[in-house]
Amino acid sequence: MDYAPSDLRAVPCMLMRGGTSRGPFFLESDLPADPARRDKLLLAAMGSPDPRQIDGLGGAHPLTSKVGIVRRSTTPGVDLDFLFAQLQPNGDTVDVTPNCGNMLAAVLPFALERGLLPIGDGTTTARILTLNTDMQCDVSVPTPGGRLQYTGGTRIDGVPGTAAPVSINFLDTAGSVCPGLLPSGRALDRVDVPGLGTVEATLIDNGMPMVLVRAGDFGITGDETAGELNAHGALKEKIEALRLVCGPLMGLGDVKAKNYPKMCLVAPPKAGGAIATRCFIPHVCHDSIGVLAAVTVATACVLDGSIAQGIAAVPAGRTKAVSVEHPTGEFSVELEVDGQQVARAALLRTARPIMRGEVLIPE
Ligand code: NQM
Repeated sequence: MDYAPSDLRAVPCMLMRGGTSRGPFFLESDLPADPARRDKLLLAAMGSPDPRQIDGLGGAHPLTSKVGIVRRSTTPGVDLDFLFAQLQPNGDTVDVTPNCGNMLAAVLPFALERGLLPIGDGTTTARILTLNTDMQCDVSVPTPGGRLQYTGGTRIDGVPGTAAPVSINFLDTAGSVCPGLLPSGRALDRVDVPGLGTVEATLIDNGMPMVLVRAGDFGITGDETAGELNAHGALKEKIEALRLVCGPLMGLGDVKAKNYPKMCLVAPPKAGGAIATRCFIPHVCHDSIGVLAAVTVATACVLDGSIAQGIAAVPAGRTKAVSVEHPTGEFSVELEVDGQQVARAALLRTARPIMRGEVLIPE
């Protein structure tokens, strides 16, 4: 398509839904190499900072203020490198520290769309390295007859309808940002929080740095909607006070301006799953749960002595499907457990391109 010349800069991108997140995907080669210039461009593309992101592509929520940057990998055995960037509607930060398993689900479809890899006949599988946390995973998508298939019968809670499955097999997730799976060295900590007293919590990172606490200790049941919890100012203040104390205990330093650790209130399952969750990411309650957040919560469910003990109902066996309930349904994580070690985590997402074109940026 041809458009009239203008004084706006046109940068090729595709708007993709990955799992329960959405954002523009760029080829690394289409963005400035200098991180400061790149981040300025991304802020303009998304319309941040502005609570409505009215002048950009962002959807006025942290889950729709995400960006994917992809390139062909030069690491032996790896096909694609993925850099995830978390922006905020009303902040001017571009955080490339944590990972996002939802946006990760859109990386392979985007790479195939843009010709970074050949499309296989039947299923196409690629090994993806997430540069944020140096984590590898194998991702497969259906490509019958050498053609990308986006429609299908897979349903994920938090997304209307069904679509083709994207299967993700994580190879190494422990200690993604923290120094180890249990950064304090314990499965359960007693954390002294000014103004709040002592709170029992599990500080854990199996793909996402998280603080898990009992919902009951914060006066909630775990049945509440995300909207109800987002309107609960006093609860959010308590959770933030706890988060600020936990950051240094997890080796993350001062986390006041950081998007992690994510905070998760856990309760006994309500709908036949393993555990009920309400996650704050970290200041807004998630409508469902993040991918690596679900892997991390599921891992806590199988660790002796964690906050989930006595709360979670975990299936027996070495390979188990741990169903993590959340405000809009559940998220099943398949864990392969070897004693107190989680050897492998696998799960299904869906993803699709919503628009292909150019984002226009005032120079
Ligand atoms: O935990 C939200 C999301 C996420 C992150 C967040 C994610 C993950 O749902 O892997 O996907 O925690 O900010 O997209």
